[in-house]
Amino acid sequence: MAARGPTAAVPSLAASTPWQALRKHHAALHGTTLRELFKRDAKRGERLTAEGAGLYLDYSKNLVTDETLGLLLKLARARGVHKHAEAMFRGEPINVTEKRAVLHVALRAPKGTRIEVDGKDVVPGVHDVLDRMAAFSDKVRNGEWKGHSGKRIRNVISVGIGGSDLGPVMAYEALRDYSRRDMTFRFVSNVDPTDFVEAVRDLDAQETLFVICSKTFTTLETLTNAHAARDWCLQQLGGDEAAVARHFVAVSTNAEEVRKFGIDTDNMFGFWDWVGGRYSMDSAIGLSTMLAVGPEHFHGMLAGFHAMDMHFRHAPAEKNLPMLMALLSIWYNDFFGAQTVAVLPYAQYLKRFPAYLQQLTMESNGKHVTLQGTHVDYPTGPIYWGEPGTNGQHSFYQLIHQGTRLIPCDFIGFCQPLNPLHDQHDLLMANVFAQSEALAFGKTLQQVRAEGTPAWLAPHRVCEGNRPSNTILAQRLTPFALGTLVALYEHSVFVQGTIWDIDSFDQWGVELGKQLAKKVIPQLQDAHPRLDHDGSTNALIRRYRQWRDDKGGATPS
Ligand code: G6Q
Repeated sequence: MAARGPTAAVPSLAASTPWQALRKHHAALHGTTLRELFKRDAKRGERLTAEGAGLYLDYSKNLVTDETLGLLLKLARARGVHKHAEAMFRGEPINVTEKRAVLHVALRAPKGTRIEVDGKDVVPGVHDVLDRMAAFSDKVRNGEWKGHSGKRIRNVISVGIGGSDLGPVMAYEALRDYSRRDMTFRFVSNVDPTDFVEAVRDLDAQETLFVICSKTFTTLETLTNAHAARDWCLQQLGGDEAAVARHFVAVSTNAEEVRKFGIDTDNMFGFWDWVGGRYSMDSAIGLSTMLAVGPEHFHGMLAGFHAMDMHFRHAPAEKNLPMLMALLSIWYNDFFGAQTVAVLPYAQYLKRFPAYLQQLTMESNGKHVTLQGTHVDYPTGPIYWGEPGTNGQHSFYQLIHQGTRLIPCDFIGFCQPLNPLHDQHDLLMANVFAQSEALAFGKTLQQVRAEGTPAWLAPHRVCEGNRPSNTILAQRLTPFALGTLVALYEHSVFVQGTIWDIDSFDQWGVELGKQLAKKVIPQLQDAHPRLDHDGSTNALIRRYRQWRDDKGGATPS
């Protein structure tokens, strides 16, 4: 297959032989149940599993046979997934619409690895920044870095949005057990002033450090919040501009804008245009993570990422976790018409993991044209969503068990608790196993009747089963394990995007969003704006202005 790009001819996916073979096979499989598949093969639950980088994947409860898997793997081969992955690892500009390399894998490459972009090895630069981050984190954590008035830093507020926020928030929550408990870590992203005001309301500016995270350093929300932080700080610290240098650091690729904001570029931690925002939590964007858990644990997390990178690069396709998960996702998305994937971590510390994955997966693969710019004639990226278990079981699981939609689920669990309390961890994990079992095998009418259920009620209590799921187990939620989990999904997204022949690394829709409000802002603020939108938008703006300015109060308090 030719190298990928806007001009290289890639055979149409939907018309390709492996795709057509999968279509036929899907039709032939119609009506086959997981009950039958497990009955036919006593070893299925052990056979359809794979392990890598400390993760165990059980994918036996999926609506697949050996033939399905063979055909899916053939598809991956035909679409040149391995070759394309090698192009990524070599630093080729596979983000074709932005003409950039895609090298988040370089962020966790061990010292001494060589990865070139335009003939220059980027790995030494990565380690320089990591070393500077570590030196700075140590200083803040041991109290050597003082605020303007000489007090040590006890609060860290990371300001950023999207890719410059979701990773750090998720990682902080996930690794809270490893974090400094005598320091406060908060995250401000929304331009809604509430976000900032609530984050600082009980804090002392003398003890507060702001980490302003923005790749471009031009994002409206982040710059607005950064200015609010600056004002808040200066107000509390007597207005001395020199205070900014002790209370603000920046993470960005744009030194010019950082300087304009007033942050000393000595206090700037850089990264590179080959790191996409949603792939940046292991770059300097993770500075707040390092401040929370310390350099050693941060490196532990990077080692986990790297272990999964190596697994993805070298493990055979049929035992390759990201490959298998991606192919299964395509199977449901494109052949069963499933529109979503539920991610269900049974770990309270992973409460922000689904939100993080939403960006990773949906911003990457929410695309409607191929690399050649032609409209796809197959569905691309599914909607990812989820909540930690067991909470979700008491709300939306009902629809997964008995609704009319097929929702493939990823269950994630850990075998050892971080907070052992009586037998509670066993209770938690019993729910993982029980849920995936119930989804797969359900409860038949016969079983319901045998329980003495009256005939009229019986149909309501039947669970059809055949609801597919993956179960991912790790031994313990460590920084290493977190790295492997994130990289697992990163590479799964990559495989899916490669097969769909889309650019998983641009985000033109997000860029559009960044422009849109700019026109409306003055229309909310000018005395007599000319409203030139559609009728609905004009009326909404007028109603907003009316209610905003009506101090009589239209809303009862
Ligand atoms: C990520 C997206 C987007 C981006 C934010 C913040 O892949 O591009 O979520 O991270 O819009 O951008 P800045 O880091 O430039 O402020």
